[in-house]
Amino acid sequence: MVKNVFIIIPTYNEAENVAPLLEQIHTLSTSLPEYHIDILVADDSSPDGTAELVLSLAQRFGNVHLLSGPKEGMGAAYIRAISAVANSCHVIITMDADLSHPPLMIPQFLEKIDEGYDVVIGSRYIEGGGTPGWSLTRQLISYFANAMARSIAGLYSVHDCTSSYRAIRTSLLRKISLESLSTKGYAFATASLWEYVHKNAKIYEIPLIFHDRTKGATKLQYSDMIEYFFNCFRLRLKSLTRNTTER
Ligand SMILES: Nc1nc2c(ncn2[C@@H]2O[C@H](COP(=O)(O)OP(=O)(O)OP(=O)(O)O)[C@@H](O)[C@H]2O)c(=O)[nH]1
Ligand SMILES: [Mg+2]
Repeated sequence: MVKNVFIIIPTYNEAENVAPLLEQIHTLSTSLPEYHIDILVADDSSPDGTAELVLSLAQRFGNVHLLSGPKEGMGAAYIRAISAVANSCHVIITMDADLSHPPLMIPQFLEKIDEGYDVVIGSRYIEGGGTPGWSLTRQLISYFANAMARSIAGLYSVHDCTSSYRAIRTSLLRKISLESLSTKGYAFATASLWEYVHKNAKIYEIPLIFHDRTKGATKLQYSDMIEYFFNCFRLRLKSLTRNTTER
């Protein structure tokens, strides 16, 4: 049986990256005949013409689709896109548009899902993974974000809680009400991971060497960091109330 896979890519002002990324994924998808791979770009009405480029690529490649929405944040875009396709595929892969997530890892993600894992995470913080060339500031932001997710939100079992490069079995996603997650920005990564862990998902991490974007600018804003910080405590509270009601 051919398995249906949707690759979801959120974009905001990624006109310089989106075409090479979609071309690479399209080429790769033609070499994986056991999967039917569709690509859904969730764009927040980028003023730089990202959506127009995606539409022109959709005419060339039948498996490229565009979902446009208002500028609400990366997490909101993921929630919109996942909700739109979760009932029509077996696996969803989420990834950044700026080529920091190498498409060549996609077959490894699918292999691990086929082995029985529910969630596969591209991890920068296990042996073989890394973030070459990152500034000290960038390393510290990522280090503290992960430390908070593990120690405060309770996601101890995962080494890279903030990586968006993931494959998720949709039967797991269908048990979770993503729309009820109040996270709009980057905090979606930990909010969704919390749900997977608490649904006892089988999680596997594969090493990811994360190369910094060479084109376009980062979209991470202070408001994302503030939301992320408070969300870790909200998840802690959620864990405590969950444990109390289960007792
Ligand atoms: N739809 C949508 N996508 C977004 C938004 N903010 C970021 N993204 C996308 O989310 C992905 C991750 O954003 P990045 O800016 O690369 O974040 P980052 O990887 O932490 O930062 P850099 O390493 O500096 O690139 C990219 O594909 C962005 O285009 C948003 O508000 N809406
Ligand atoms: Mg990036």
